[in-house]
Amino acid sequence: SSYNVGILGATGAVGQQMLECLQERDFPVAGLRLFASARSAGKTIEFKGEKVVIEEATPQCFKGCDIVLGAAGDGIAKELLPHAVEAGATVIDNSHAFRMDEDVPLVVPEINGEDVKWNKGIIANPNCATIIGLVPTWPLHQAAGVQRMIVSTYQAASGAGVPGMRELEAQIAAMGKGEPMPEPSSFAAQLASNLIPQIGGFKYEGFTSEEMKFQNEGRKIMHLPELRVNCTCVRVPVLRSHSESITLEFERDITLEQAREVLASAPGVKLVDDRDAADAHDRFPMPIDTSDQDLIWVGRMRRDISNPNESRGITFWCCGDQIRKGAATNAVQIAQLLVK
Ligand code: 11C
Repeated sequence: SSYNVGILGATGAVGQQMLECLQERDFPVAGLRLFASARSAGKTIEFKGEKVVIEEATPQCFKGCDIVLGAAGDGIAKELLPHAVEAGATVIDNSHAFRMDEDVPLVVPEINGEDVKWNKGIIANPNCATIIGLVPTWPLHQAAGVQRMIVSTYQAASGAGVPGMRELEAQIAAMGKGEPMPEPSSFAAQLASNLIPQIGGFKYEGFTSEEMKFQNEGRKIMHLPELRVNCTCVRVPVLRSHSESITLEFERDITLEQAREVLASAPGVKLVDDRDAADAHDRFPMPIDTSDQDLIWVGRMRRDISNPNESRGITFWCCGDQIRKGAATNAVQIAQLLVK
């Protein structure tokens, strides 16, 4: 069978990527509906060689949809998506609006795909930094029981959508030409040639909302309500892929070799960890190499030498495309689970 699929926020970076992922994965689409703001209504987008007219997103627009993919901001999601559920659709929403609601599963298919079964109309897609860090953490947790995570993220401009990417490109161009720097608007400060150690507002004990999402979403997805997480999120002048440095502390012993073996065969993961490789691109993951593909690349694996118990701590580096696995791919994978 095939399904009538709607995309809310179809013109944004994530909405556009969802369209591409539906095509690539040959998702059984009977009819496609694209919803966006009144500004974009009437324009067309091509899907499988046919032009689809964008409709204005309204509470009434979802009639006839079986599945709605949400790629809009928190406010629009909260306002409109409950109407999609009322109209009979199952919603997979990429915003933060419903993620921590008790009756909403928060799903990374490689980790807790089973949770889609108890959805009551809405399934939430986690934050990109959470997905990218948890895909490699989960198989190591299964092997040795993760108790504590120390995470530093290096997040690309794409986290702020197309406007964020354009802002960084404009700043890099201005620097190259020696022209005055355009005023920042997507980010709190100039991003080119800079790092900004704040993503989201300050939320709890000096941690930002993005940092607390890692803890709270991570606990929910992995069903580990007591998991100890200490996360620092930083915006970096990279266009598309997020990178993360992660140190895990385990309940049971695991050697570095065992951890490598686990990750070499883990779903959704590609191990790129060869210190002796002649080419840096084969030595470790870099965001330039992980953009526009669906796997989380893991490398720089080493024992945590600061952990007094040498077989209980592993440190690694990982990179993944924030628009794909961090958002659109994960949502379309959830849709695939739903129709399986
Ligand atoms: C960023 N992670 O990199 C954010 C964007 O909760 O879905 C996505 C925010 C979210 O800026």
